[in-house]
This record gives sequence, C-alpha cells and structure tokens, in this order.
Amino acid sequence: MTLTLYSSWRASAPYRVRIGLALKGLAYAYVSVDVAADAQREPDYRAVNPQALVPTLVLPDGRRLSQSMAILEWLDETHPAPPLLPADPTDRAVVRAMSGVIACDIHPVNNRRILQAIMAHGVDADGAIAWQQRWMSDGFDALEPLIAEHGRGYAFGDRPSLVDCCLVPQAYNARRVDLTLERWPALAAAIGAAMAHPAFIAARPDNQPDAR
Ligand SMILES: N[C@@H](CCC(=O)N[C@@H](CS)C(=O)NCC(=O)O)C(=O)O
Repeated sequence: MTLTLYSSWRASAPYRVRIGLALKGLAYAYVSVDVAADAQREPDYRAVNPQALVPTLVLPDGRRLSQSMAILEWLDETHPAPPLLPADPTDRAVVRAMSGVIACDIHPVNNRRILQAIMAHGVDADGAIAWQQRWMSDGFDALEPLIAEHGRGYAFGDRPSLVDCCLVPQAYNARRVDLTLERWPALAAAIGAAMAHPAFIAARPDNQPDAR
C-alpha cells in the first residue's frame, strides 16, 4: 500500500501537499475530488474528511490526515530529507510565520465556501475578484520584506521550504484573479525560482490527472 492524496487540480491547499510529496520524492495514489462541482461536500468525501475540504492524505495503514500544513509537517517529520523547515528554532519560527501569512491569513478568506457566502450576501463576480485581490495584496505586502530579508534564491534561504510550498500555489491563485506581481519583486523572484524546480513542476495543476 502507498499514500493516497485526495486532491483537486486547481485547489491550492492540495497543491501545497503535492509539492511537499514531490520534494520528498514520495509516490502516491491520486484521487480527484471535483471542487468546482462541490464534490467535497458529498457524503462519500465527508466520510473521508468530515470538514469537506481538500486535501486529505490517507496513510498506508488507513489513517487519514487533513489540513495541508499538518500534512506537510507530518511529511517533514517522517521523511526528514530534504527538510522543509530549517534546523535553527528561530529560523523555523520565521518559516512558519511566513507560511502562516498565506495559510492562515490570505487563503482562508478567499476559499470557495467564503466566496460563495459573500456572493450569497450580494457581492457580484467583480466584487469577489476585488475581494481576493485585496487580501492577497495585503499578504504579499507583508511577505515582501520578509522574503527580501530571509530569501537567498528561495523564499527563505537557498533551498525550498514550507514557505515555497504555500507561496507557489498562492501565486497560481493570484494569476487566476489577474493580480500581477510587479509590486513585490522579491516575492516574484522567489516564485520564479521555485517554479523551475522539478518538484514544483510535477505538482503544477496542469500536470495533474484531473487537469482540464
Ligand atoms: N486550512 C485547510 C484549507 C483547505 C481548503 O480550504 N481547501 C479548499 C481547496 S484549496 C477546499 O476544499 N475548498 C472547498 C470549499 O470551500 O468548499 C488546509 O490547509 O488544508
């Protein structure tokens, strides 16, 4: 038995985990959940993940892990090389903080169910795009000086870390709402570097079996 990832090609939280799996060189079975059709809310997927969100990683012994950041930390603890977190505790805190700007402060307010909720309260399609651009811009404003300070090729240091696992999928989301990155040169450079890495190429949405 192997690892099984419940994923959806364009969804950024599973994209983070695909990057982590590829960086660790781990093979996995891919199960597609059609988030665009809200298949994550169907009873069969709720039985896998009661929160009705992707990703879920099913371990060879059948245990299920949810929440992309918990999954990435599990991957790093069980397969330490190459590391997703630096060795120094202070550096680790910085990497977690930079990742948290995306995973805790940008992504949750732009998630599908949130967009559906604000549109149900009268926000139109253009308003929903402006909403996403606003929160992404806020987060990128916060990340830019941190990447300028800590990045040496990648977002933190000279090798891919947890930050890049979050940043590249977030950049994919930014493109989907026409948010260009000229205002954030350090961030754009780190994204460019990571996107050329083979693990990030393998994890790309258009390289997934359910891409369309
Ligand atoms: N904090 C969760 C977020 C998971 C999440 O929001 N996944 C999105 C796709 S990126 C989803 O399943 N959205 C479905 C919905 O909003 O109904 C994680 O990091 O895994």
